[in-house]
Formats: sequence, structure tokens, C-alpha cells
Amino acid sequence: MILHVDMDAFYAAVEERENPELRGKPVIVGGKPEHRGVVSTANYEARRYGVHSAMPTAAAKRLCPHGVFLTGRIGLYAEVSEQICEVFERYTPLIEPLSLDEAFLDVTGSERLFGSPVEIGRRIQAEIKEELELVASVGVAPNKFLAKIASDLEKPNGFVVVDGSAVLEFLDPLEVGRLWGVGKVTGEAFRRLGVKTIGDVRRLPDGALQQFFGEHGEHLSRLARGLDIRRVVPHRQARSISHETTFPTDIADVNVLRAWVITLAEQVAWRLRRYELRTRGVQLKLRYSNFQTITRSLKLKKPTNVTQILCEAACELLLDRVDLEGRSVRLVGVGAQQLDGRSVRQKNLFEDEENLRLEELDKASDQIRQRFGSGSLGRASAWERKKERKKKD
Ligand code: TTP
Ligand code: MG
Repeated sequence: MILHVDMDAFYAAVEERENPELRGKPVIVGGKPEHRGVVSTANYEARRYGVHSAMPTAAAKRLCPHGVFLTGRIGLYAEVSEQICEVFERYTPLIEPLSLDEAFLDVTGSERLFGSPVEIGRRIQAEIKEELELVASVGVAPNKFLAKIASDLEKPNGFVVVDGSAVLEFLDPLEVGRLWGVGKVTGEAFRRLGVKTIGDVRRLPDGALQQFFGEHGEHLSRLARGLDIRRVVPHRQARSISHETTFPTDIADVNVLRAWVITLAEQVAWRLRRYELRTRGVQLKLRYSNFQTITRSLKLKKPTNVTQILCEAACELLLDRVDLEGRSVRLVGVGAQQLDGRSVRQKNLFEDEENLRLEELDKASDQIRQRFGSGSLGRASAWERKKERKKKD
């Protein structure tokens, strides 16, 4: 299954976040009118006045004279875009960004670890909202074409799922302009043919599309049936993999925290192995009950994806580099940075026996997880802590 995630009024939403005084006001980001600038985007308040992307800023000013006009900070938007990608990377390495504010994600292989595609989509939407204070719309569908349409249908804050068994019911009522490749010329031709919806396209007699539009017609015919075989092509490798958890009630007991750190480090190691990656950088993140957030990191001697090494490194950060001073913690996270994809195939990088033994151990436990699910195995100590906690409860 494919997710398409598209941020709502992206540039304007980032500006609103940076300056809460803008909230509720029409915000227009774009070039200056005196330089014949055009609108990059407008928030939804400004859109009510008819302002939209690509219109001259001068025209936007006439439509919405009291709007707040900003020239935009692309560097900032790019930075936020990276942070959005980091949320995606928690769930899949198969991410194809289309622009700063939208991406396709193939979550087919992520189900066992994170739940159904719908659950993953919901979590991504919620994490973007909670952590980045931005709103995304999400489409969940069997392919890219359908996912992209779905994310757009209920903007802003949309969440639309296209069920694989109800693709035609989903597509048929939509207007024909939603088909990829239907611009002005094709749109006009369809109008002349009396074709208004995607259903109308599908119901054209066999061969009619090819006759009218040649090769393009075949393409349209496939799309109108919801067929799209294009894969999600990741543009770049994941730069980091992390897992974190927010506790229902804050935790001050370092042993309980340690158990969580181990659990999270195991998940990170598991994902590294799954994506054939190794890491040199381990990071621990803690958020205290007053929301103060700290990170501590260390560099490993060699890149690794061995569970035990990552668990030890993460625990070392917790026990040696953090002074809890009796404070309680609401969130803990473990991350792997400086990922290295190539070294996985350079087998003899890890000649030393201890490492080989640990890698074998991980391989065996990964196989068990594959068969019985991700909850079936854990470090003994993590498991014992959980047991202890249960007893206390
Ligand atoms: P879009 O996703 O098309 O628009 P949006 O995110 O502002 O609004 P929504 O998705 O809710 O409809 O584009 C993403 C960003 O790209 C947008 O915030 C600004 C920039 N952009 C331009 O600079 N020029 C343009 O013509 C368009 C369409 C977008
Ligand atoms: Mg957008």
C-alpha cells in the first residue's frame, strides 16, 4: 500500500507556526508585487478571498488588501521538510519526495512492525501535528495515482483511504481533470465529447480513447480504471532511524527507563538490519515532565546493526551521560545516525568473532520475529523490567 502525504498550505503554515500572531489572519507568501511577483501559497483564510498559488501578488493584494504578505524563507521550509521526512523515516525507507511538502511512501513492508497502512498514516499525521505543529493531509491507496488523489480530496487535515476492492466506486464520480495528464487541451477535448467524470472516461467504447488521444489515450484508460504500476523510488537513503515513546504517566525510575531504552534500541537495530544498514552514531533523547528536551549521542568504533551493541550504547548514554536528579521523564527516544548502507555487503568488515556471533544471534531472533510477530522476543533484561513493573502495578 502507498501513502501520499501533502502538507496543507505549507509555506504559510510554517510562517504561522513561527509567528502565532498570524493565526486566523489571511497569510500570503510570495514574490513582491512591485517585482511582478507571484503567490507561492496562501493559507486557507486567504483562499476564501480567491487568492491562490501562481496568481500575481498584485492581484492577491486587490482581492485581499488586509492580508499579511510575506516574501518567504525557502531555507526554513527546506529545514522543516527534512524534519517531516524524518517522521516518514520512522515507518519506511521507501520515501519518494515530490517537493518540499509532499511525498509518496511505500509501507507494504512496514505492516508487521507498525500496523496497517491506515494506522501508519494516522500516526504520521498525528506525529507531524504534535511534533512539528503542522497539518498534513494523507491518502492511503493501493497505488501512487490513487493515493495522490486521495490526499487532496479532503484537504485540509484530510485522511482518505481507497479500498483496493472499491477503486471504481472511488474514481467514477470524480471529475475528469483529476486524471494525470489531463490539462487544458485534453480537458477541452473531453468536454466536447461530453465526458465529465472519470466514470465517463471508463465507459467510453473500447478503442475510443486510443482513437482520440493515441498513446496518451491508453495511459488515460489505465488511470480511469485505477491502474498504476509505478513504484515508489526513494531519492536518497534514510539518514537516521529512530524510535521513541511517550509514557502515559511520567517515569522517574531509572530502571524502568533503562528497560524502555533497551526496547527502543532493539527496534532501531531491527530496522537497521531490515533495511541492510549499519550505524556509527547512537542518540538518546529524553523529554522531561516540564517538556525540556535533551539529546545525548556517542560514536561507535565501527558501524553496526547488532542489537546488543546498540542497547549497550543507548544504556551507557542514559546511565552515564544523563543526570536525572530525581526528575521524571515523559518521552524517551533512541536513534541511529550516520547510517551506512554499503558496509552491509562488505562482509569481512566484521571479522572478529564476537561480532559474528552477535550477528548470528540477531539473525536467529529476526527469523523468530518474522514468524511470530515483533512482540515475541526481547532482551531478557527489558522483559524482566516489564515483568517487575507489572508486578508493582
Ligand atoms: P502545494 O502542496 O501545491 O500547496 P500548499 O501546500 O501551499 O497547499 P495545499 O497543499 O494545502 O493545497 O505546494 C507546496 C508548496 O510549494 C507551497 O506551500 C508553496 C510552494 N508552491 C510555489 O512556490 N508555487 C506554486 O505555484 C505552488 C503550487 C506551490
Ligand atoms: Mg501542500
